[in-house]
Amino acid sequence: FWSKVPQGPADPILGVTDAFKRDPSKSKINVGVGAYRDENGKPYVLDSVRKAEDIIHTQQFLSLASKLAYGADSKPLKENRVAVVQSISGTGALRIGMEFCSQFYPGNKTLYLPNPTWGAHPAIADKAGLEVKRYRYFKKETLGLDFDGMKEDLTTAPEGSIILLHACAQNPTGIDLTQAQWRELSDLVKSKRHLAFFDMAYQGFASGDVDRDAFALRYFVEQGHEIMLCQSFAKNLGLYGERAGTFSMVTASPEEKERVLSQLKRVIRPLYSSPPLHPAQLVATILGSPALYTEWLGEVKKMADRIIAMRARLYDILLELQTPGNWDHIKSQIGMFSFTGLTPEQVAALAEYAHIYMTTDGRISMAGLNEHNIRYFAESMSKAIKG
Ligand code: PLP
Ligand code: TYF
Repeated sequence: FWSKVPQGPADPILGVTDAFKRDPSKSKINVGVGAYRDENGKPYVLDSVRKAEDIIHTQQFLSLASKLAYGADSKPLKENRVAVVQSISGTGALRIGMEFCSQFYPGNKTLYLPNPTWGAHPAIADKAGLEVKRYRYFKKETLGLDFDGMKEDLTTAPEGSIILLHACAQNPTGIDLTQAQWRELSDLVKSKRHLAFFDMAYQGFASGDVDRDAFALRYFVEQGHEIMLCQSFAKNLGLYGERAGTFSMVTASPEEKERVLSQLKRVIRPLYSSPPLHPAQLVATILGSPALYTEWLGEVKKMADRIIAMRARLYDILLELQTPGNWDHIKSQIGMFSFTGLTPEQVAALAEYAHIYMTTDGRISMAGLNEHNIRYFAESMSKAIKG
């Protein structure tokens, strides 16, 4: 088609710049092109434009992060009644949410934490001025969930208490509610008018599927709970040092959302004034680019699958070594952690004799195991148990 198209002449203005670039002289000056340059001859990015870019990135980040958690077709998101702010990862989100409750929650300002829970939860609640109580979660005898104990404690808790729930991949136990249990819990929380306060630090790490891991959160929202949510990108994006996260809450109306948002900003102001831009840009770029988003989903699945494979390997070797006890929980537990059931003495022995380190509660991070070290780990664990 185009073989007869002739070569066009160089642009007379841009040609001036080409000539300028080719000139090696130190005293050269380019006054050929009408583009603004500052006092130092550098292109000028207007501050107002930079600020606008910052706003765009932050807004994209908040919007994309909430869609990831709540789901793209979440009703309250569509109805513009979710108040969301950027937090300093999950820890910062917890602090914002708890401070907000401490100031504004009209119900019982007591935070019920699962027993056991992530070690920082009580300290953050305490700093925020909330009273802390516990609800039963882990059953020693079965190394499983104490669902009856949990329900009983949340039923006897004063009406309108704040209940912290790990959205998935509970830390430290690795034990989650089944979907049927979440449904039952939703009814209980509703009938007691409790406030469900979700901590979602491991979306994607439980099943490898970010939507499936958001089941509990989304189900509660569907059921009309005005939940709170702490979202961290430290684990599922491997952004430990960037401190990317959000705090959000479902409100009753867009107008209520605006009022709540104005107060969330007042909580943030004396803490860190405004959030860092780089983590928001990173996360928004990944969640907002179809190719990167797909690639990321694949990587989340890869991380989760590797952990699941390590569970199976550990289980198999423990059985092969005829380790006394039942080890089903190693395979059935979920997410980053496994609550092995090792006693503090066995944990100490593993450190002393095998150079294997874990928290004294017997929790292991499954991600620390790999094909190279799993046999040594399992053999040492088996030895420690046999005594
Ligand atoms: N919540 C739970 C249950 C966690 O395990 C963690 C961290 O490991 C966090 C919140 C907060 O993590 P970060 O502040 O690094 O996002
Ligand atoms: O429970 C744990 O082991 C993690 C620890 O950037 C942790 O919560 C906390 C923050 C972080 C990395 C690991």
